[in-house]
Amino acid sequence: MGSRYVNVVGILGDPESGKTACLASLYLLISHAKLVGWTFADSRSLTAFEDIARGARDWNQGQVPEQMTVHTELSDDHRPGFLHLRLKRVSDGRVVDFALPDIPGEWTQALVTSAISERLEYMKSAEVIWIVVDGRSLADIEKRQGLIVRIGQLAARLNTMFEGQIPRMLIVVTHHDTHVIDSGVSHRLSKELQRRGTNAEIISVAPFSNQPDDVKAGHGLAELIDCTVGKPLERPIFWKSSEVVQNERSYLRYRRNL
Ligand SMILES: Nc1nc2c(ncn2[C@@H]2O[C@H](COP(=O)(O)OP(=O)(O)OP(=O)(O)O)[C@@H](O)[C@H]2O)c(=O)[nH]1
Ligand SMILES: [Mg+2]
Repeated sequence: MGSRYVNVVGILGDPESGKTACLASLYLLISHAKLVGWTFADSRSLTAFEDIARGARDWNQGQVPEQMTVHTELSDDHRPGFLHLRLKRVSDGRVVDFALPDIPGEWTQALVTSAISERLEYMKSAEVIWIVVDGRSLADIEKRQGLIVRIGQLAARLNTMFEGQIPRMLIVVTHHDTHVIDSGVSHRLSKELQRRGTNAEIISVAPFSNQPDDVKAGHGLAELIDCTVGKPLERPIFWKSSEVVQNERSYLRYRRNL
């Protein structure tokens, strides 16, 4: 990270929300040249990506496995491991290095319930934070309100941690293949975040899909990467040419005109 600018992404979310699934799916898409708008440039952690994506490859006799990824456990309970990915944007050739941590959901729970944030210190260098949310819980009437409140609490914790200067937040709602979040729900979520003095963009994704005819596996991930990087800057023209306006220099000519 010392030699190049790296876009660090903070990835938070409850256990089983789909954090690892997003990373595994991102890797599978890019390695099959299917991430719209982006091409693969390099990765220093191919083995780690292979490890998290392996589950998705172990198809049992043509049947989709029950679990595509396994619960994340880290050997070091104090620091996350980062996955590295260098991607090139097709539209303008910009190359972006991402550092993507795959952390267990318990770390997010510990932040919300007990404000344990030391091991999330790395997020201070993050440009963007993904808050991964299980779309099934958000669609479930009984679980919805509790989940929205907890996302609000998480946002409030982040506000404290960053002393009001939170990086851009993206709420990544998984399971779009089976549960589509209606605008009423996203509106409530946005209002809760506003109440906590924050705001976020909401993106629906389906890293894997149980309904591949309707929603393809990897749905929304290209958009997630687009939003993570942000729009290409409109560069102003360096030196605008302007027509000479008559009498513009009248002040300089002032004495001469006398
Ligand atoms: N069909 C479908 N399955 C998904 C989707 N997102 C996640 N899953 C599955 O949900 C399960 C849990 O996802 P993970 O990515 O392992 O969850 P996690 O957030 O990393 O959980 P921890 O590591 O325990 O914190 C896995 O079996 C995934 O395959 C989705 O959009 N659609
Ligand atoms: Mg995980």
